Parts: sequence; structure tokens; C-alpha cells
Amino acid sequence: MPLSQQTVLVTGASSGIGKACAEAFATAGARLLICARRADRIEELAASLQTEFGVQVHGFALDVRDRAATEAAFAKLPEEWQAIDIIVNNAGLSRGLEPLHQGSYQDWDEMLDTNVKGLLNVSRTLLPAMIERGAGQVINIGSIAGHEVYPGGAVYCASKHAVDAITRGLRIDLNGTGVRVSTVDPGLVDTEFSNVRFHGDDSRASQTYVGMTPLTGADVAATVLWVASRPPHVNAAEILLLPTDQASCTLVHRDNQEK
Ligand code: NDP
Ligand code: 8X3
Repeated sequence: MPLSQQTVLVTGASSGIGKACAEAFATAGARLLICARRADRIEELAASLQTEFGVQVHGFALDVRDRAATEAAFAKLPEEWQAIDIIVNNAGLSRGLEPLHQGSYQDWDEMLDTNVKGLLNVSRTLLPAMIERGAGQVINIGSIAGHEVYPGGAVYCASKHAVDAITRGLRIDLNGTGVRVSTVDPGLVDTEFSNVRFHGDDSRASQTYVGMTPLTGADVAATVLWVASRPPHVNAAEILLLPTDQASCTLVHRDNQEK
């Protein structure tokens, strides 16, 4: 089925990769369900996508950590929005970069509750209907941090390793149902990610990308769109998408640092 006949859910669409995914799917003519906690941004994005691309968009506020609210939000969707073809599980964040023995319990809870349990909450709520229809696709936004570990990143990396395990486990559990399960795992992407990691310290956040060319949200979104537009018998199961300047979590070429 062409994307113009499909309904796509993007979680964490108020910023960065999620917002870029919403824009990419709108360009392809898909019907869009978009959500995040910041309702004002979601409303604004919904209005602009409708105007710019002439697509149907339904936006709503959702904190994916809240299991009851997640179930209720999807249960009360208008009838014409109930059949979701593609889930982009993007909502996520990092908090802090301290060594584990100095880490903050609150930061850990936020990362694990959002990146792991939030993804599970959305998937568990929506998968039974997909399985019943015998078609659908789950595209998780993992990370290079699900393949490697770096200093100060133990808990964030654990959350993305969990996303990797959940993706692989779900693919096994759904084998034979017609529902595809994929992960797109980016390296450094210039979004609000580092501002959130450093609790709003923008000057520290900007250091993340100094002297190198990071990916953009649009680069990741183009890959997600490619994954979503493979023919039904093809599952692009796992893509590691890195900036050319990045070879691993900790090996980043920064040759223009002095410019
Ligand atoms: P941003 O901070 O720009 O976007 C994060 C999005 O997630 C926002 O829309 C935010 O919306 C949403 N979000 C966070 N917590 C919740 C929650 N509890 N419920 C619902 N939505 C939530 O960062 P990115 O775009 O970079 O991050 C998107 C995903 O990409 C994350 O899973 C991240 O781990 C992953 N990633 C990012 C990389 C990078 O270098 N930037 C690299 C690899 C992976 P709101 O605050 O309004 O709720
Ligand atoms: C985000 C990429 O390397 O900052 O998942 O953890 S990294």
C-alpha cells in the first residue's frame, strides 16, 4: 500500500528527529498521528503540515511514560484514526553524562521510563490491532548507543541496548503475522538532544557538534521513510546511520575545530 494511503504515528514529534519524520511522511502524503508532551508545539506542527502538504494530521499531547494515559489516548482516538499502519517509536531522551557512581536517580528514571517503558507502552497498546489486520510496521529509533558504550553513558546506552533487544525480540514474536519490525540507529544528530542531556546548558550542548558535521533530523527521517516504503515482503531490519565524521561513539573527526 502506498504511504499516501497509510496512517503513520510518530511519537516525540515536537522536535528533532520526530518532527523531521512527521515532515517526511507528510511529503509522501501519509495521514499523520503526532504526539509529544508539549501540546503547543504539536498543535503548531499539525497546522503547518496540513497547510503545507494538504495531508490529514491529528495531534495530541502524550507522555509515553504514563501507561494509563497512553492506553486512554489511543482508545479515544476518533474512529477514522484507529487503524494505524506504521508506528515510529521515536520519543526518547538522554539525561546527564556523569560516571555511574555519581549519576542522578531522577535522570536514570527519566531515561529508562521514556526510552524503554514508553516504547513498550505504545507498542503493547497498538500491536494487537496490527496483528489482527495482518499488516503493519514498527520502526524504532535506536542509537549507536545501542551498539556501544561510552564514558558517562552507561544508563542511556543501557536504554538503547534495551531498545535493540526489544526490536529483535519483537521481530521474533511477530514472525508470521505480517507485521514488520525495524530499527534505525543514528550516531550524532543535531537536535535538542544535547540541550536536554545537559539540562538546558546550551553552551555545553553545542560542544557536542564542534568541528564536525552531524546528521540532521531530516537525514534520519529520509532513512525512516525509506524503511517504511520497502515492498511488504522486504524488512529493512536494522540500519546504523552515522555522520561521515563519526566512526564510533567516541571516535569523531573534528578537523575544523580551530576555524
Ligand atoms: P529531541 O530532544 O530533539 O526530541 C526528543 C523528542 O522526544 C521530543 O519531541 C520530546 O517531546 C519527545 N519526548 C521526550 N520525552 C517524552 C515523553 N515522556 N513522552 C512523549 N514524548 C517525549 O531529540 P532527538 O530528536 O535527537 O531524539 C529523538 C530520538 O532519537 C530519541 O529516542 C533519541 O534517543 C534518539 N537518538 C538521538 C540521537 C542524537 O544524536 N540526537 C542519536 C541517536 C538516537 P516533548 O519534550 O514535547 O515531550
Ligand atoms: C545519541 C547518540 O552518541 O550521543 O543516541 O549517545 S550518542
